[in-house]
Amino acid sequence: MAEKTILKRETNLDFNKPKMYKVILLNDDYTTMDFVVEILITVFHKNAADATKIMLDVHQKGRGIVGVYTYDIARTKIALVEKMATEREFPLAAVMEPE
Ligand code: TYC
Repeated sequence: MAEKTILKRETNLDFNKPKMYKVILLNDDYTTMDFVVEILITVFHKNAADATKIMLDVHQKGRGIVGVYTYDIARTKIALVEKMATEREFPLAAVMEPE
């Protein structure tokens, strides 16, 4: 009984449900398609087929969700995209939005 009350309180306070963030990849005119696919495979752990599909979708629509993560993971992945893109002198960028 007491256990049930505690569980309900926790559920109401969303203790076990962290806020999640969509990571959104942005299109641009300069980053190569191959590099975007490479990013989707290495940073977002997509397979080659899914990475290609997502890249083409972002290319056509301007932006697209590549994953949903906790705040810290989303921030880290966005920073990694920026670092890898800067190293290759591509303007590729990703942003995050609350789910
Ligand atoms: N538009 C780029 C091109 O034509 C390819 C591209 C796709 C760039 C997705 C960024 O997030 C992106 N080379």
